[in-house]
Amino acid sequence: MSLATLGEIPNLAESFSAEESLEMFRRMCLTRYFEMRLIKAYKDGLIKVPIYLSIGQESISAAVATMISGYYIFAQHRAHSVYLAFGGNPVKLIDELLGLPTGCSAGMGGSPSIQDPDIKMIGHHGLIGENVPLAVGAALGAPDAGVVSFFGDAAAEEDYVFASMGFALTHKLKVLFVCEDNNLSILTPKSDRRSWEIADATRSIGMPTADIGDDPWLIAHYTRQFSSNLPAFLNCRTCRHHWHVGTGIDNPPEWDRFTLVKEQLDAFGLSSRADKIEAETKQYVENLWNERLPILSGK
Ligand SMILES: Cc1ncc(C[n+]2csc(CCOP(=O)(O)OP(=O)(O)O)c2C)c(N)n1
Ligand SMILES: [Mg+2]
Repeated sequence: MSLATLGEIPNLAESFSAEESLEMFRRMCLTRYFEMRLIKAYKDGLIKVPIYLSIGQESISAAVATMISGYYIFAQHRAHSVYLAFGGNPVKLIDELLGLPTGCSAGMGGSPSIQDPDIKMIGHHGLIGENVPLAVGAALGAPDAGVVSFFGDAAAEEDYVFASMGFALTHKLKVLFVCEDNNLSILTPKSDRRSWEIADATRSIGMPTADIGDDPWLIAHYTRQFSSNLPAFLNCRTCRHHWHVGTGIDNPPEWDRFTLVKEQLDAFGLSSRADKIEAETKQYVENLWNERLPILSGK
């Protein structure tokens, strides 16, 4: 069985309004087309920093961000999708990737370290999984605020990650933990790294847990359900399309959630609205990149 369908609930997508479904898709389009334009700029030699692409994984933050708002956001290095899905300013992200002082991290963080107080986002500083204890600390300090923490399946192996999740459960802290489980730590699959699943560990201590594919309706369903009963953990199986860093591709991805979502929207009779959203979003990010890139040559 493909992990793409893990945890599927029959007819779930139909229970969402057209507006909710299309909003999740719009946020997926934002990352997909932002990064496709970024890839072109990178190949044209205009981007001088290492880039960590989210293409293939867009549905996770798109679905979570459509269901919750106002949360503190803690993310790790692969976070363009998180920033854009949660309403980060794409121009500030372009400027960050160009190393400009007008970037969201003043041009000092680049692709892996996206910080922006405007959306209460605290990004990566270099230590994989550090965003999990930091998120828990934030929830301890601000118990009335919601906090969401995105991390990877390799980050889940750092000893301070599970310990922090346990602490959050003990103290009933309002943290939604989200693992973007692409099965890879750089190039090494999980089967070569460990014999356990983090979802089994969180279940064993009584934390509400869902181990599911990256179907945005499924993710939205659990985000909505869990957000009134935090802390909770969503482990989302997903496919990274590009290399760990940079624009290379080794093999075609096992699945492309973006295509699957379009097919689902088509089946709901929403294809013309989805096509319009896709075309407008593509044009929107294209225009932003075309406006910002000439800054490099002083034009
Ligand atoms: C504590 C620590 N160990 C190792 C590294 C080196 N490192 C950088 S990214 C990475 C893999 C991260 O994989 P994952 O958390 O699954 O995220 P993904 O890249 O798959 O999105 C590793 C091991 C690091 N930055 N910090
Ligand atoms: Mg990974």
